[in-house]
Amino acid sequence: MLELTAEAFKEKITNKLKTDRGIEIGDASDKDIYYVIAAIVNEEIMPQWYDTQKKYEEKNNKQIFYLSMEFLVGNLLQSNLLNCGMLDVSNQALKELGLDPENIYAKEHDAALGNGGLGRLAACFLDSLASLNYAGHGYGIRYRYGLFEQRIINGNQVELPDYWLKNDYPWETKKEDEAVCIHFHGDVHMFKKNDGTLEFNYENTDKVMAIPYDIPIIGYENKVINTLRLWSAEAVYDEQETLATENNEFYHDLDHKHSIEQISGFLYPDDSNHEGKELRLKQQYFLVSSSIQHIIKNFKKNNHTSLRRLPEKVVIQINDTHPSLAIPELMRILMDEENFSWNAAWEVTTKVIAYTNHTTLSEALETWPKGMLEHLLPRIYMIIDEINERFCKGIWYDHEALRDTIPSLAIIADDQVHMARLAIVGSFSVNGVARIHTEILKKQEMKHFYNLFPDRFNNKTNGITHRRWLLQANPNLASLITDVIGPQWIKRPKQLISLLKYSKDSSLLEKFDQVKHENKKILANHIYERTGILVDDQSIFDVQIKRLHEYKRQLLNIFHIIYLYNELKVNPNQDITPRTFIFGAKAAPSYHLAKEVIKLINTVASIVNYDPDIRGKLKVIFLENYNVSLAEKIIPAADISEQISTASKEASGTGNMKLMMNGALTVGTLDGANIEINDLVGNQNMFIFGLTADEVMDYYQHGGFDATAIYNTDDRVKRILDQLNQGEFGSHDIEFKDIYYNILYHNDPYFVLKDFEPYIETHEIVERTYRDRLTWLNMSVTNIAHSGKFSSDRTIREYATDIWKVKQVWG
Ligand code: H53
Repeated sequence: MLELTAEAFKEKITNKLKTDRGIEIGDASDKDIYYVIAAIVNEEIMPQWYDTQKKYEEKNNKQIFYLSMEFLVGNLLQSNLLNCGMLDVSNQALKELGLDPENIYAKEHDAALGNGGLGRLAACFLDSLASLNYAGHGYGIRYRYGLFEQRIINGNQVELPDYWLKNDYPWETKKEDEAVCIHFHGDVHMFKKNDGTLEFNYENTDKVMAIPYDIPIIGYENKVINTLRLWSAEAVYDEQETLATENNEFYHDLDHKHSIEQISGFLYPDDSNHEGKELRLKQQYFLVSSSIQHIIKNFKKNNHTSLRRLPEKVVIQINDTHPSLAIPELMRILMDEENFSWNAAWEVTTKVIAYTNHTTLSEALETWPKGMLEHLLPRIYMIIDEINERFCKGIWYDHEALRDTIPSLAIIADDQVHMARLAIVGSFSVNGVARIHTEILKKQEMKHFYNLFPDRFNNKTNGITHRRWLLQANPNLASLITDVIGPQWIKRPKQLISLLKYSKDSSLLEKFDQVKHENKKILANHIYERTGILVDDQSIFDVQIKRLHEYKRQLLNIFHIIYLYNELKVNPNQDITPRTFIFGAKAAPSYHLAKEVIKLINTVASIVNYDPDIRGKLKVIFLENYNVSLAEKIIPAADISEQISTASKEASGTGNMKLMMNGALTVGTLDGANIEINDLVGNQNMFIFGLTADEVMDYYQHGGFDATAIYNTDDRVKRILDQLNQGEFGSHDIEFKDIYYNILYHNDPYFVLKDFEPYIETHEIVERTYRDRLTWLNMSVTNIAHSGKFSSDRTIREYATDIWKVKQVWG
């Protein structure tokens, strides 16, 4: 397909329009064209998909199954075209047809089956697995509604349902034949068999069908097509039987059917926050049970040997604790369906399951009320109970020194089932997602577990696919890089380091400057189209795009903006470099303070953007409905990447990597992967400020710092807080009191005031540096040069070598 010419591609488009949609090109809408290009891709890859699966079967190597409640896939047409080598030809053909490729690709509705970092990481991992030729597949849920669509109305976030399947989704194939049945509730009966062992039967369970929909995951120019399998819940529904029943029962059945379909109804919109809803627990078991049943079926089909050898052929990576019921579910199947003893089942399970931890935030750590779990999944609960018994007894007898710690290690404690504890006990690997995060797990949050199982803990610093986030999202920069260092970096992103040789070449730096400026113009246009606001493409584009959370401290950013505004009001002639502050952020619908911050940003924007005293020196833009597609537009145009979490709170971050790879300079705390970026580029190439993780943790241990003292001594801070409290930014005077109270009466739990001064000072340095064009560009190129380390290809290789022990399938 690589040889396909634009002429031939155009012909394919026109032919397919006729055969698939019955129309001529002149009558085709952008959406028609979108569908036929997707069909062209599918036609190309379907045989490769089949061949890949056949090869995997023949080779019968160990396979990786990545279980995740979230896959933030985003749009696929462009990346599919890119990976199967047709993007250039498609772009050219569309242009020759007088069409704008961007508009055509934009017709795809983002698959927003994830909230933020964790879900997008899963999607990047799938891209790297296929591109590096590993037999690795994803298992998730085909939510009928993805993450809500965000509208900003009067400055407030309003949530609308994201019915992404409204139109046909061209990438999925329903595999009805491979449906499996999941059981909830019911009674468990225990029998003693003749040989003295126990047998468990279940009765009166509620049955749910899990129907798989497969999405191809296309490797980059290697003809490898892996699978993302998404499960959809359907009722076990026998039409004949239902029709024969009385009317009442018929409606009762419909109701029942509806409640079952709810299991894959919607994605819970909480990022880094655990909401203990029963439906969410149902979703988790639904994912886990359907996936494991399928994995075992497949193993049996390809291996005529005992399931004791499962660990030779299968590794299951669980993305956070959300799929940690995989542990008791695998135990259940091995014992109750395959007649394994407890010990034999445990031996297999703990060699198959590996767990990734993504957070130490207490509000994100999952626990389920034991009564809820027992009622919904009685047999699974029994197994967890026994895992817990055996584990606690093991500590009591074998680790006398740890006896006192049992209450903090027990899987079931205080009537709650602690999922992270289950995940650690039942897996062979526990990894954090950046060096500092793993160290905090080992030394603090999970130190007793670390003492028990030191070999289990390891770090795998996150990564991002450079194919989507540089090659596809920033084609101008990608081609400039290729002009300078050749195309090898595309397959070996570490080779971006060759750019360092040129990082002082001023004529080349000019070219990088031009590319960034072009991208800024494109984004400025986009902002104008979406908001009607004109932004100055010569201003500094200062970007903070991520979920809205107190620990991510969008509040610190907006305090800085208010401070600049106040200064300019006092002295409108101040000579500052114009700035455009760009935000994108969704807040969980029930997260009141986060929504207040969105309102504050929008309110400040509505004042600053229209104040004649400011004379366009400051602009504040909140782009609504931040999602993957929007990120692809913003990131190439960013000058500054705001990564300003309270140190110790952001496990890794991945936006920091995407922005750095596109030449933005980081203003950041020493948190998450910022630290590893800093290791590579050095203090001279990023703007580090604020408390360190040790300092933050020290404050927490000693009751925090005195926020009121800062309020009383720093006039800038006092002014801002008083403005919030006195309603200067509100339509009435109670508007932002909650933010005010949270800072002064809850003692500023995320250290916004404490880090305010260093943040302001750092931004002054940013401004001075920005004026020194060559220095800035040199810093920017240095960042791009070092960003290869943060390709998810590196991360996936590390998982493959250290955890999964798998090799690339073919050379
Ligand atoms: O996971 C990212 C990290 C990021 C972390 C995030 C995350 C979620 O998106 C959701 C739940 C959770 O526990 C953690 O906050 O720091 O980069 C991928 O590892």
